[in-house]
Amino acid sequence: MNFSLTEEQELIQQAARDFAQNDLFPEVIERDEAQRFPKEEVRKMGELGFLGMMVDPKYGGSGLDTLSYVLVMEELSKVDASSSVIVSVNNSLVCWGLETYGTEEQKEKYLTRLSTGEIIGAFCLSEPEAGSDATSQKTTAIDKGDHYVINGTKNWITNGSSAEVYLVIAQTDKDKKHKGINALIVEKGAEGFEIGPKENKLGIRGSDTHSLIFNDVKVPKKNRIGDDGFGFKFAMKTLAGGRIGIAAQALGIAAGAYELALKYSKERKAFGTEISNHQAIAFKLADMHTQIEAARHLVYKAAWDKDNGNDYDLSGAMAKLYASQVAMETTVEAVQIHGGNGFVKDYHVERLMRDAKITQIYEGTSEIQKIVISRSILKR
Ligand code: COS
Repeated sequence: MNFSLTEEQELIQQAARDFAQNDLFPEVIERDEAQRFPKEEVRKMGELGFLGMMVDPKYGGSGLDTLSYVLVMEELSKVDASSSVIVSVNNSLVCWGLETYGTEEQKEKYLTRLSTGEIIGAFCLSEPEAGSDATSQKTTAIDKGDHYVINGTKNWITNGSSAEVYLVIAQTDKDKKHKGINALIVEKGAEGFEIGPKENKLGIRGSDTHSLIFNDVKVPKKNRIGDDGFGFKFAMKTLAGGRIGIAAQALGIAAGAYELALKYSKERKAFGTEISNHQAIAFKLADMHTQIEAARHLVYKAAWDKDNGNDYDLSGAMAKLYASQVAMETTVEAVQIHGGNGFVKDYHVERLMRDAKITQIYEGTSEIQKIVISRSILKR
């Protein structure tokens, strides 16, 4: 067992830390309030290689391992989870899916631009009536010979209006249930493809979340990912890796809130001494630190599993379940340690608390993670 990072991993971690402090931090509160997408920041993250981290350099990626990606997600999320979710979706759900299952032509056409951040992508599975119950797809992709025709609505799509490329999961043959589902690449601007209004969210307000409407959208057959009927497996396999990215995001949110609470507790005085000298606060910090370290081990282990060719459905689900719970509990405690100031936007912890909640919901709710975990340990 080796718990140390390589020199390269440490350098990448430092690069992400510097970028988060210098570029994400200054306007993070304004972006949250105005629900402003971090356009310039995303461009810079593309230049740094953060948008196609695990993609082979021959397709424009950084060719790094999953652990490096997790380290970057953690550092970005300490400061700005709205920016890190853009990184997570582009890396785990779009680039990974295309690189692993796409055709050479699809990789040349789309992946090369997605991995450099020239464009970003979106992953479109959820629907008004199919969130956790992902096999109940109502969106249809009817086979018309050389093309499909898509009709339906997708909900809560991250990068909804900023993406140029959308991976859309839709039902081709209802009788075949999940085996009749396909994953199709749809380009922005396709006739009949409409972007719905932006959602007004509790957290990660800088990221743009939209519904998408498809009215007789024609997609050439060469834009299908994998064989006919592979779409549901594609979604499940892609989400299994995505969960490691969201677990890293949750870990970063928790660590960011803890670091702020630790600093504040050494500065703020009450009853004649710094509040960190009061056991009530010191014990909170001890719990937070222990839980974050436990979450970090689960998240890094899941990344290690993926990098070493092990199954990561179980370790990724456990990492997401636990890290998101720690993110929620830690951020609530960070607000408590800040007292009245914790309730004020300038101190950042209230935003981290709002941002933490989504990590228990997207890319599989905590309840879905428990289904994945329990089925895995019970093997049914
Ligand atoms: N990797 C590969 N295949 C998988 C898989 C995985 N991780 N998980 C499920 N599958 C396959 C199954 O093997 C099955 O295929 P076969 O019939 O060929 O064996 C198929 O998918 C259906 O699986 P299952 O019968 O288990 O489906 P369920 O309806 O019971 O649902 C869960 C399984 C709950 C795990 C799935 O629906 C899920 O993950 N839901 C949450 C979706 C989600 O994360 N939504 C958020 C959207 S992105 S923000």
